[in-house]
Amino acid sequence: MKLLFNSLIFLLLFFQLNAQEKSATSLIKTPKSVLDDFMDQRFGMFIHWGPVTLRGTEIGWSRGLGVPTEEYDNLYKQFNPLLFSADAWVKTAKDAGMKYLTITAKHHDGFCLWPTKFSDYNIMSSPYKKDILGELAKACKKYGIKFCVYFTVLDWHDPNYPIHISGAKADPNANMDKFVMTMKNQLEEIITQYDPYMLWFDGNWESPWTPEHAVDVYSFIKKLNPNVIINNRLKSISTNVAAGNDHSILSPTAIGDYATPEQKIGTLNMKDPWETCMTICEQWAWKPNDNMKSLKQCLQTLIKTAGGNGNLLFNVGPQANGQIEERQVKRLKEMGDWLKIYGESIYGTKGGPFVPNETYAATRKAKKLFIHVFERKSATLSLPVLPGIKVNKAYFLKGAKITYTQDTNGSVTLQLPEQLPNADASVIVLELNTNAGDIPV
Ligand code: H79
Repeated sequence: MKLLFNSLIFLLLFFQLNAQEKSATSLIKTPKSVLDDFMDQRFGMFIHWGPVTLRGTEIGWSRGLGVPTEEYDNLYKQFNPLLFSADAWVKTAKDAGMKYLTITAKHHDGFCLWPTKFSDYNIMSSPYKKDILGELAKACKKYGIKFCVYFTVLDWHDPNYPIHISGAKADPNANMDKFVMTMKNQLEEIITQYDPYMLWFDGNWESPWTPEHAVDVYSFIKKLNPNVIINNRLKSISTNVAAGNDHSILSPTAIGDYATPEQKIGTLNMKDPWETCMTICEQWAWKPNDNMKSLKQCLQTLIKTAGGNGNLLFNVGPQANGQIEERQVKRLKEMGDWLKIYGESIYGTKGGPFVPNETYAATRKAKKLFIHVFERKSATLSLPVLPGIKVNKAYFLKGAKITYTQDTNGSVTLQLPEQLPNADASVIVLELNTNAGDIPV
């Protein structure tokens, strides 16, 4: 009897899993060519902004913590960023060598930076009354930057979303069907009015949001535009927590295109697309006197990300007056200056074949292997074996020749000059007798 019961349970589970697999394969996939193009961009600007910048606390977790809920929810009445200039922000991204830009259209607090018809809690209710998304989309077009939109699932403001304060119990009067309808209406507005290249979802970890909701929203977006790229934070079809909520890896049942390690560099992965999101300071939204990363840290973050075959979405939090802090603009420009000289080793390359480490990170393209050296630890740099591959030439990118030896098993040793040509990251080119992309990882 027990055996029969167990078999029945097994069969039920089997059919349920099968149904889940089926819905995974029946989703409209983003074309591979679109994703390949996305991964060639390598460097984008993340922007976290909203009324909370008036307090200088974190957008994702200061409501009811650093700022009393009542006060937080009324900040929009004073939000008047008169010095906002979409042109200035996008030019900052362009000068940094960034190729795309992702703006928080709606963060967890529910405030919308565009004049949506489906919620009054939007920029038109603030004294500012200008369409932030519209102006940014237009400026992005002008500068040739791809315009992307961050949109979180959870919503502390909409009464139809059941959890009104982080960690609180679900409200029985909420209505997820109505909430998802609003969400789809807003996404339709965003897609039809601003034509985003990519949608960056977040906040999918609370229990009211299910894989079924995610499939519904994903399919809705893809019917409007099958080419919109979608990150892996809508949900995974599997309800398995480990597979569904670890954003840093791409679950085989993910409803989305790429993995999103947060505040950490992803690991080398030649198979699944990924994008690390990381802050230039420590907070996502603006914080007065926040600790800013040094140029060396910024460049190493970008280079180790590219070396792991990923993209970097580097975050700035503009101030409540509408300006990005001058010191951040300057730091980003310094990154752009480096990229102007060495960008050939970043854009359109693949990561690997070596795992990035504290001394160097490698990228590759055609017959070139680029070794980015962060530090001169000794007079020579020995690289892991390149099996059956011959190095024909070695030199600093835009610089002098390098003396090297290669032994019979393919191991290369480079002679480093006493002073590396670039104090933050020097790029060594190894010209190979074969395509660098064929080297196994
Ligand atoms: O938009 C940015 C964040 O606001 C958002 N994702 C990025 C892209 C995000 N929202 N929530 N989380 C990330 C995870 C929150 C983790 C927390 Fe905590 C654990 C919040 C409170 C406890 C870590 C520890 C942060 C504060 C204390």
